[in-house]
Amino acid sequence: MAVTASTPIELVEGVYARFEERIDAARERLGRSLTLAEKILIAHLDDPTAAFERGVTYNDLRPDRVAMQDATAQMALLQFMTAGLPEVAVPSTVHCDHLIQARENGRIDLLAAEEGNAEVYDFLESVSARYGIGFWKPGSGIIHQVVLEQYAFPGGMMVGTDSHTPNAGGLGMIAVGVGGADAVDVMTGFPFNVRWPRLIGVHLTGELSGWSAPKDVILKVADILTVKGGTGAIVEYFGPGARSLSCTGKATICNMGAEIGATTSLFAYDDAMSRYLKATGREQIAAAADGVAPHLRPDDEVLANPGGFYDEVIEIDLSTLEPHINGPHTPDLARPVGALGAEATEKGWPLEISAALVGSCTNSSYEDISRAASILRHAADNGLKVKAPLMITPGSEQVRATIARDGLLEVFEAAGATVLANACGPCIGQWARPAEANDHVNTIVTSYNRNFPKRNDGSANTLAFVTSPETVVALALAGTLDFNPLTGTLTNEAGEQVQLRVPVGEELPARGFDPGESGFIAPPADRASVEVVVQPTSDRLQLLEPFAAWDGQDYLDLPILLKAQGKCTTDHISMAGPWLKYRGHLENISGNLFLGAVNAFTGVAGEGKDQLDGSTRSFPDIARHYHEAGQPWVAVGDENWGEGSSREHAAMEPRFRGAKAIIVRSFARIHEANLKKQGVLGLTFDDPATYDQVGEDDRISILGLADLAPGRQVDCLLHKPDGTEIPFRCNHTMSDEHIEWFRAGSALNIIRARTQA
Ligand code: MIC
Ligand code: SF4
Repeated sequence: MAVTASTPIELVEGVYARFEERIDAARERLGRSLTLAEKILIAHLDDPTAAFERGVTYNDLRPDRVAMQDATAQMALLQFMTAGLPEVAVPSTVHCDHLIQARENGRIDLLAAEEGNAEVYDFLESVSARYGIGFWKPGSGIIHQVVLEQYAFPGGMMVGTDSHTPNAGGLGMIAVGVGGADAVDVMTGFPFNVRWPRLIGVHLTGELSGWSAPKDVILKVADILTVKGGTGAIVEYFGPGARSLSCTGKATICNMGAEIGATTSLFAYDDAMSRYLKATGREQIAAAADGVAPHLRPDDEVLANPGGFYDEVIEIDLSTLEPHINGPHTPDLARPVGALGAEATEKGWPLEISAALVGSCTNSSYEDISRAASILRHAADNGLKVKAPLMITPGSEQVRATIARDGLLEVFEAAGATVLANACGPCIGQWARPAEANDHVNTIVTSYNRNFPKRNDGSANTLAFVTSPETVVALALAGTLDFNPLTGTLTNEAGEQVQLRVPVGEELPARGFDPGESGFIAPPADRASVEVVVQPTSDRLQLLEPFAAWDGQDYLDLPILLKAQGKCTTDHISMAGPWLKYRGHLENISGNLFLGAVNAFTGVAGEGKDQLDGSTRSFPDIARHYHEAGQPWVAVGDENWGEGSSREHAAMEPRFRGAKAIIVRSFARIHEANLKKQGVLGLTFDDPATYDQVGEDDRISILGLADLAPGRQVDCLLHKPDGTEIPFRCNHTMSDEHIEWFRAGSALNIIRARTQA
C-alpha cells in the first residue's frame, strides 16, 4: 500500500473487517468478556488462534504502521538496508524532529538545522524514497503530534521508534514504543514479538475544572505507580471521566505513560475522538469507527466489574484532582503545585525560575496552547509581566499555523516568549542555552514529560520540574516556584495584587485547522534508481557490520566495566543533546557510553577503573580499550536499568564495545528488548542483595550458556581478587526465539539469513 500523508480509509476498513470474527471467537474461547486492549491485540495477532497469557507468553503481532523519528530512524534504517529487501512491508514514515537545536527562533534554527544536518536529512530522505517510506521534512512537527493528526486511528496498532509512541492511545490506538530492531522486524514483514501485557485499569470519574489539566492525571498516575509500576502493562483508562477529556488531553496522558514504563496506554473510542478525527479531516475514519464502536471499547461487563478483568485498578476523581508538578530528576516525584514551594525551600532547590518551557510532543495541542494563552492574555490586561524567559515549541506545523492564524502565538510573543521550531528542541537537550544560565544550580519548569538530570540543557546544575502548560505559564509570571496559582496573587506594575484567571481554552479550533506548509514527501513511483549515499569518511553515518555469532563458550572472568549506582536511564547510558549528531554512526556514538552513569564505587559519573592497566578514565575510553584488547566485559546495575528512551544505541554501544551481559536488579521493557535484539544477555539478580556484593576489582563468570532455556536460571560466579568465589543465580526473560537471536549474534543476523535465503 502506497504511503500517503494520512492513513488511507482502506487500511482502516481492512483492520475493522477482522474485528467482529476475531473478537467473538476470542470471547468464546476464553469464556469471558474482553477489555479494549485485549480486543485490539487479538485483532492484530499474527495467528488468531494463538494462546496468550498476561505477563507470561510472548506473542507475534502484526502492527498496521511504523513511525520513526530522525534520531532513531538512522540506526533502524541502516539495519533495514542490510536485509536487502526492495521495500518496506507495511506503511512506514520518518519524521525529522529531534535534530533541530533551539538557539534563536523557529525560523533561524530550522535553517541552521537544514544546513548542519544536511547529510543526515539527505540520507533519511533518500533511504525513505528508495524503500517506499513516507518522509516528513524538518519543521513539519514532532513525530507523535503528526502521527496523532495524520496516522493514528481507533482500534489500530502501530510501533514507533520512540518511547512516547503511546501518544496515539489518545486516539484509541495501541501504539508501542520500540527499538529500531523491532521496527525492522515489522518493516521486513516479520511479526512484532512482545510479551502479552498485564492490564492496569484507571477508572476516571468526575470532571476536570479550574487549573487541573490532563497532565495532572498522568502526574498522579506516575506518583501512584512510580517509574517502574507500569512495566509490561497496558494502562487502559475508562469511566465517565475518560469521556470528559478531549482527544489531545487523552494523548497527553497516554504519552507520559512511557514514564511509568507501560507498554502503552489507551482510551476507548468516544465523541471526543470522533470530533478530533473530523477536525483533522478524517470524517471517513470517524464514520468507519462509529460502525464498529462496540469493538472499540471494553465490554459492558468489564466496565461494570473492572476488578474482575484488570490486574490492578486505580481510581481517580477528576473533580478533586489538584494541579500537580513533578521533579526534579524523576517523573514520579509529584506533589500538588501548592506544596512545592515549601518542599523546595526545605530541600534547598532554587525558588527562582530561570526558564519556562511550553510544548513538546506531550503538551502542544491547540487546547493546551489556547489555555496557556488565556492566562497570558489576562495577565497582560492586568499589568503583569512574565518574569522568566518563556519558550514555546509547537508540536506540529498544523498546530503552529493554526495558533498563528488565531492570534494565540501573538499572545506568547507579546509576553516576550521565544517561538521555537516545531520540534523537540530543549526537551531532548537541543538547547543552546547561554552558559551563565546554568553554571550554577538553577530551576526550570516545563510542560515536557521527562526531567532526568542533564536532559534539557546538558547541565547537572539544572533542576527540571514538569507540569501542565497552564501551570508553566503561571509560574513564569510569578518567576518563582513558591507560587500557587489557585490561591496566590501577583503584584502588577501599578503595585496592585492580581489573582490569575482560571485558564480557559478551546478543545478544537472553531475555524478548523490550518495545515500550514506541508512537509510530507511521498516516495516516488520509480524507487529502484534512488541512490542512498553513505560516505565512508562520514563522521555521522556508518554502514553496519553484523555482530559476531556466539562462539558456543561460557563467559569467564569478565571485568566489570561499570557498576552503576541509582538510576541508570538510557540518558545515563547514551546521552542525547550534543551526541544526537552521531546517532547514525555506531563507532562515534560509542564515545558517550555510560558518560552519565554514576560509578557505585566512587560516586563519580562517567568514569571508572580500567582493569587492564589500573588507570582511571572515562567509561567510553575504558570500553574502547577493552574492545581493542579483545577483552569482553559486563556492566552491573540497580532497578529499572534502561528507563526512558527507546534508543537502541544504549544496547548497541555496549554490544559493539564487547559487553557480554548486563546484570541488574530489574530492566525497563524497551531497553531489555533492545539488548536481546542485539545479542547481549540481559540478566537480573535472583537475589537482589548480590548487587551489594559486587566489588570494583571482581570478575564475573556466566556459566552453562549451552543450556540456556526459557525460564531456566543462569549460574554465575563472582570472583573476588583474593580468590574467593561466590556463586549466584540470575534470571532472564528470554523465549526460545530470543535465545536464537543470542546464538546468532543478533536478531538482525537471523532476518538477514532469512531474507537472503
Ligand atoms: C526521548 O524523549 O527521550 C526521545 C529522545 O524522544 C527518545 C528517543 C531517542 O532517544 O531518540 C525516546 O523517548 O524514545
Ligand atoms: Fe521529542 Fe521530547 Fe517528545 Fe521525546 S519526549 S519525542 S524528545 S518532544
